[in-house]
Amino acid sequence: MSRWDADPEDDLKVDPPKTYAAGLPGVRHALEYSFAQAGAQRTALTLLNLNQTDGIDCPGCAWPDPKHRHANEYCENGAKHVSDEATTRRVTRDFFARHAVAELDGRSDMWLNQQGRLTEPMVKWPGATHYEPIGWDDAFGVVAEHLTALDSPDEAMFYTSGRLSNEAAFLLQLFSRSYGTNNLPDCSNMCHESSGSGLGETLGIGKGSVSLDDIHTSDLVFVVGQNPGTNHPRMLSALEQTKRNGGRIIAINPLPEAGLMRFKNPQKARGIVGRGTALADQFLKIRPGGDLALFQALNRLLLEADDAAPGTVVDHEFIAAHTTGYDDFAAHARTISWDYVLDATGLTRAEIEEVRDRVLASRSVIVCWAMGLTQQRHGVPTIREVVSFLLLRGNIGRPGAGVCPVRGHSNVQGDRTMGIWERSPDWFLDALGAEFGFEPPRAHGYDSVDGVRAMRDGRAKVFVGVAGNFVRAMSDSDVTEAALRSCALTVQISTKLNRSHTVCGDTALILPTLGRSDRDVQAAGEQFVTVEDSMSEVHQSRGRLAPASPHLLSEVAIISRLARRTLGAGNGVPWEDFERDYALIRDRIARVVPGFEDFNERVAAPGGFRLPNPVNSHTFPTPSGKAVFTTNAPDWLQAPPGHLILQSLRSHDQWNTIPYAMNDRYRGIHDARRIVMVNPDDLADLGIPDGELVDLVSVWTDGSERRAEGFRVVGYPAVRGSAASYYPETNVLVPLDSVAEISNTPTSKGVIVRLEARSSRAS
Ligand SMILES: Nc1nc2c(c(=O)[nH]1)N[C@H]1C(S)=C(S)[C@@H](COP(=O)(O)OP(=O)(O)OC[C@H]3O[C@@H](n4cnc5c(=O)[nH]c(N)nc54)[C@H](O)[C@@H]3O)O[C@H]1N2
Ligand SMILES: Nc1nc2c(c(=O)[nH]1)N[C@H]1C(S)=C(S)[C@@H](COP(=O)(O)OP(=O)(O)OC[C@H]3O[C@@H](n4cnc5c(=O)[nH]c(N)nc54)[C@H](O)[C@@H]3O)O[C@H]1N2
Ligand code: SF4
Ligand SMILES: [Mo]
Repeated sequence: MSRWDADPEDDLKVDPPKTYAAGLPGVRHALEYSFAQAGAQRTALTLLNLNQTDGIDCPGCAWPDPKHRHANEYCENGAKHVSDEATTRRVTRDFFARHAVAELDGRSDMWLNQQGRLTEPMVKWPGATHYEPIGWDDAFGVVAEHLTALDSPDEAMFYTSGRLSNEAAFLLQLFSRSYGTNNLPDCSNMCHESSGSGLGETLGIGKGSVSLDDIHTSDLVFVVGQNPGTNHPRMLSALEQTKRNGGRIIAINPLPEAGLMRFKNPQKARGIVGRGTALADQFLKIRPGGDLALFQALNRLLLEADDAAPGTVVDHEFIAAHTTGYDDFAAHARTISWDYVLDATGLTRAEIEEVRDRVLASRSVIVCWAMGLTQQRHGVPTIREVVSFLLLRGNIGRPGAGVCPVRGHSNVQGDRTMGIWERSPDWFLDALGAEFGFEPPRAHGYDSVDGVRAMRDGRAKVFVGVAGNFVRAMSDSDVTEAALRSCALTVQISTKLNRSHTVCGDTALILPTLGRSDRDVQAAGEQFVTVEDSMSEVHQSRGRLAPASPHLLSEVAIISRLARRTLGAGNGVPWEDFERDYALIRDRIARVVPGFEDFNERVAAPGGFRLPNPVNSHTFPTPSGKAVFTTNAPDWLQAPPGHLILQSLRSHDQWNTIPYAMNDRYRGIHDARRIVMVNPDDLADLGIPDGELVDLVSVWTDGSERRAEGFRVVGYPAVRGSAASYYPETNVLVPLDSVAEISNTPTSKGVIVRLEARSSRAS
C-alpha cells in the first residue's frame, strides 16, 4: 500500500447491491454529513439557498436546475458537497506549525480534507520542513519573481479544476496569455476531453445539444457509461419524467448500477412510500470498452432495416442536406462483423436487435454518456460512432433528440467557454487580443498529460493550480509526484487541504480562497459569479455564508493581484477595476465570447439564459459547414487469459480525489475503499476466494507492470471479465503514456490487470 492510501483502518462490510436509488435513506445520509461538518445553522442556511435562483450554485456536478424549482432543489450528494465546503473546521497557522510537510504527506486524502478550510496564505521555503505564514503581498511577490525569472513563459503552467467561476476563469486565461503562454491544462483533459474531440470533429462544437425539456419529452434515452445515481443524482428526476411521459430508457454499463434501475424520488410522496419509478427498460451489461462495437452494430442494423424498407428508417433528406461522409460511412458499417460485435460487447445478437427495435419505434432519441466512454483508449472513435448513430435518423436538432455528454464539475463547461483551453482556436485569441490590445501566443500549450511530461523533463518549472488536486487526479501518481517535486515553485489556490499541498516544489505556496458558498464583498459591494451547466444554461451563483476566515481573498482578487504584480502597471488591463466590480469582467466577456452579448443584463434575469447551440438549427461549425459521418476501425479491449479489465470509478461518498467517508451505499460496500469488485464466476475461474487480499497488477504492451497493493476482493455482479476499484487509489496503475487516442485523456477505464493473492506472494 502506498503511504497515500493509509486510510482509517479498513473494516469491510458487504451488503447485496441496492436495486433502487435515493428514497428516504438518501435524505438522512445527506443531513448526517451536513450536520457533522457545518452544524445545524450553517446547514440550514446553505441548503435553503442551494440551487435557488438568487442563491448558491451547487458546487457538485454540472447537472442543470429545473425551471420550476422546489424549496429543496438538491440531492443527497449536493448537500454533502456544499457542507464539505461550509464546514466549521479550520486549518490554521498552528496546524502547520504542529505538522511537518513530510508528516502531512503520510496522511490519507480523507484525513487531509477533514481538517477543514484553509485560513491564511502559507509558504514552504526551500529546505524547510514546515509551511509558515506569509502575507498576501509577499506571496504574490514570490510568484511574480519566479514567473519573471523564467527563460520562457512556456516554463510555467496554470492548471484549473472546473469549480472556477466564469469570471475567474476568464481572468486566469487572460493573465496566462498576457504573460505569454497557452499552458492551461485543466481537469477536462482527464474527463470529457474525448467528448470535446469527438463532437468538435463531427458536429463542430464540443458541447451537448439537449435541454432538460428534451430529456423529459424524448421517446428513447440511452444512458451509457455513466452512474447518475451517485454522480448526477438529480438526473434521475429528469429520467423519471421521461418515463412518466411515456419515453423509454436503455442503460449500458458493465455494473448493475442502482440509479439506472429504479428511482424513489425523495421530493415526491410516491418516492417515499411507493416502489418508485422503474428506469431502464433494457439493461445491456456490456463488456468494458465494447461500446464502439455496439454502436457500429446498431448502425449496421439500421442500414439493413432501411434496405428492407427503403426510406423508412434512415433520414435521407436530412443526410443529404446537412451531412458529409455518409457513403463511406455506410459502406464501412456494412462490413462490421457479428463475430467482432459479440466478442467485443459480450451481448447477444437478440439483445442488440431488441435495441434496434426500440430505436425504430422512437421518433426522438438522446444518447447521454460520461466517463465509461471518455476515459477509454478508443473513447473518441466511440463518441464519433454515437454521433453517426444519431445522424442516421436525423436525431440532431429536433425536440427530444441529440447528444448529451453529462459533465462533471459544476463549471467545467463554462471554464472552457471562457478560454481555459491549451488549444483555443484563433478566432478566440483574435477577439481576446483585439479587446485587450495585445498579441496572444499562438503555439498550443500543455494539457495535463503533456504538462507532467514537461515538468518531468525539466521543461516546466512553475506550476500554479487554481482549485483541484492535480497530483491525485492525474494518472501515474509516482511520475506526477516526482514531476511536481522537481518544480522550482508550486502554487495551489485552494479552499481545503489536499495532497497537492504536500507534494511541493522547491518553494511552495498555499493561497486560500473563498468558496462558492462564501459571501464575496469587494469595493463595489457584494458580488456574484456566473457558471454554465452541462446544458449551456448560464446563471448566477451568490455566496451566503460568512467567509471561512477574514484573511481569504476571492479567486478573482487573487488572479488580478497576481497579474498586476507579474505584468506590471503598463499592461493595459484594468485588473484593479475587475477586482472591485465583477460586472466589469462580464462586460469584457460579452465583447470577447460569442453568445454572451448583454451578459450583465441577461444574467440578471432569474435563472439566467441559455447559450444557443448552433447544431439545433442545423448549423454545423465544421470546415464543410455540415455534420460529419465518420468511419471508425473496429477496436475493443481484450484481456489475456487470467486477466481482467479494471475500471477506476467513484464511490457514493467521495468527490473526485476526496473521499468523504468509507462507504459506497448503493453498491453495498461499507467501511472500506481498497476493494476490487469482481464477478464470482471469474473469482472461481481464477481460484481466488471472495474476501481475499490481493494486489492489482496492471500489465502493458511494452511488458511493464505496475502494482497497487492490498485490495480486498468483493464478489459482485459485474459483467464477466471486468473489475472495478475506486479512484484515486488506482491511479498508480496507469502509465502517463496510456492515453485515449486524439484527446490525450488518461485511460482511467479499461486497464488490463491481474489479481495476485497477497498470501501467495508472502509464501
Ligand atoms: N458524488 C459525486 N459526484 C460526482 C463526482 C464525484 O466524484 N462524486 N465527480 C464529478 C465528475 S468530475 C465527473 S466527470 C462525473 C463522472 O460521472 P461518471 O462517469 O458516472 O463517473 P464514474 O464513477 O467514473 O463512473 C463511470 C461509469 O461508467 C461505467 N463504465 C465503465 N467502463 C465502461 C464501459 O466500457 N462501457 C460502459 N458502457 N460503461 C462503462 C461504470 O460502471 C460506471 O457506472 O461525476 C461528477 N459527479
Ligand atoms: N483513475 C482515475 N483518475 C481520474 C478520474 C477517474 O475516473 N479515474 N477522473 C478524472 C476526472 S473526470 C476529473 S474531473 C479529475 C478531477 O480532478 P480535480 O478537479 O483536480 O480534483 P478535485 O478532487 O475535484 O479537487 C478537489 C480540491 O479542489 C479544491 N477546491 C474545491 N472547491 C474549490 C473552490 O471553490 N475554489 C478553489 N480554488 N479550490 C477549490 C479543494 O482544495 C479540494 O481539495 O480527476 C480525474 N482523474
Ligand atoms: S445533481 Fe449535481 S448539481 Fe444537482 S444538487 Fe446534486 S450534486 Fe448538486
Ligand atoms: Mo470530471
